[in-house]
Amino acid sequence: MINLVIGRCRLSILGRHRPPVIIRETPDLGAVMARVALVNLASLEMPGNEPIFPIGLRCVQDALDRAGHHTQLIDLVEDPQAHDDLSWAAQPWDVIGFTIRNIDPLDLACDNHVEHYVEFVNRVRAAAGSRCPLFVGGGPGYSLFADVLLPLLGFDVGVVGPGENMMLDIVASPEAYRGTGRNLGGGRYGGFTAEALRHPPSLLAAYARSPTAMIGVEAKRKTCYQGCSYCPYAHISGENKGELKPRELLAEELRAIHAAGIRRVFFTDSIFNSELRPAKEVVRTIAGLALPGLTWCAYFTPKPFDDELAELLVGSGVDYVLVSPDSLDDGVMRALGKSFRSRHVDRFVERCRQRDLPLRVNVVFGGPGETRETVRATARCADAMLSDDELVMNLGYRVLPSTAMARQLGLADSDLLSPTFYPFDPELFSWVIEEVDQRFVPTKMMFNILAGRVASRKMFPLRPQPGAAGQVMSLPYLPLTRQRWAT
Ligand code: B12
Ligand code: SF4
Repeated sequence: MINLVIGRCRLSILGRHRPPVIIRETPDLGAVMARVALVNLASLEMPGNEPIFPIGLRCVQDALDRAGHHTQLIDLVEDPQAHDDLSWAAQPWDVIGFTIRNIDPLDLACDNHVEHYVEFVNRVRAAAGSRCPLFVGGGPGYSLFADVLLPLLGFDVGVVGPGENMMLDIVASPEAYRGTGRNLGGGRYGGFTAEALRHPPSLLAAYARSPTAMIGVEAKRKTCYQGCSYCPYAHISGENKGELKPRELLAEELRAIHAAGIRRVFFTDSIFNSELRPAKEVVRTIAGLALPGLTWCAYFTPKPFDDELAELLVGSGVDYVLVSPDSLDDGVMRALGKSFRSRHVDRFVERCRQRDLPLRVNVVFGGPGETRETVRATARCADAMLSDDELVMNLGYRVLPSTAMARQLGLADSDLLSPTFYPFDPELFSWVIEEVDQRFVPTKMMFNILAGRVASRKMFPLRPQPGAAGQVMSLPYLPLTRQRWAT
């Protein structure tokens, strides 16, 4: 490992694909104030995209505001005219930051969003003209494909992982980053536990207009190290060992959200109950607030989950208790790297059932080792355990960079930018329709399955790079991709 000291920052270069981690050693007292526009690319109109409140970009904006910088968040839900009228881009910005949340909706039948991002960023660049503000990329989708997206979008610099600290460094001396073409690692941000994140009323109001308005709230920042083979969360959330938002700050955020008219909250933690004690504290906080009509949801795991947590959930406003075992066949669960088995899901369902807690169980057919028999095992288990609206089904595993699945398949990140799916038997669609009880397949779900089947037939088989020792060599099918992305 090479350590460089640049200004007040120490850059640790860990390797070609590992972005340097910056550790802030002193606060930026007396730094020059910058003018920064922050653009929510997830608010673009794109097939398959339903914009949600830009919580990640708001975190970055909040950090910059607190440091005294002048910022403006451009969100096309709040200000739809900003799409065609790019006069905002011509203002004298020092930096324009772009957030990329989703690359695509992870769905066999859906398109990629990237061409829309390229087109819009190019228009912004043209509108900014000769002023040439520094262009910076960030966000969860960006973090996944940073090395591919940076040149594609022509960013000067990008941030992988939490963006606050690195963005503070970038805006403090934009010229030091101009044209560097590098992606830098985000790091821990002290403000997360020190300050409540209060959103601007106009932005909240814009998102509150939707009858299904739901806002993300971070109860903790903690990387999930469970290592499910398809999951990129550890890469996206970076070196976060587990910081909890203090209860009083969380309560303040929830009160403000409720006052703005939003009634649905999603706790954005990778796994809400990865540790039971803090999860119970959050549930007690929500219940204690007793905000009329406020409901909430989060990603739960069946293990750890105990009677006390189940009891606390009752009457807390939880919309439903959401778990993603992804399969209910123990062999497939093992191949996916799940840390629990179908018996744990069974016990978890039982605990919820005893207390009439609403449930949602996500499964995705088409993972490693999926056969007609494993589809049948999942279908039977679901049938025995779940009522009609409790099973949520998807088909096809989107292969994402920095995952065990991508490594097994020996595919380059650039191959994965276009929607790419783990190899599956083309009969998978028929197996699901034939094996899963019809009560779990409402008309909309049937259309999704059929659309996925049609889409998969138009996709291209993708060969691993020559010499790749990936497990794909021993699989009967090849991964499927929507298109080859020219970089
Ligand atoms: C919670 C969550 C949800 C919730 C969101 C609830 C809500 N109302 O917010 C629900 C369940 C609804 C959801 C739905 C979906 N999600 Co989701 N979700 C997440 C999750 C777990 C956390 C996201 C989050 O809010 N984090 C907290 C915020 C504060 O962090 P952040 O956004 O990353 O922002 C930080 C940094 O990225 C950075 N940053 C952000 N912007 C910028 C900008 C600049 C300039 C800089 C420098 C830095 C920077 O700084 C921020 C602060 O530290 C992530 C996985 C993960 N671990 O990140 C997936 C994730 C973002 N989701 C993903 C996807 C695809 C989806 C869906 C399309 C799935 C589907 N088919 O329905 C939908 C789309 C929703 C939508 N309409 O956009 C993908 C996106 C990447 C991809 N593969 O394309 C992820 C990464 C998961 C995955 N499987 O890969 N999701
Ligand atoms: S438990 Fe969830 S967040 Fe953790 S690695 Fe598995 S899928 Fe990802």
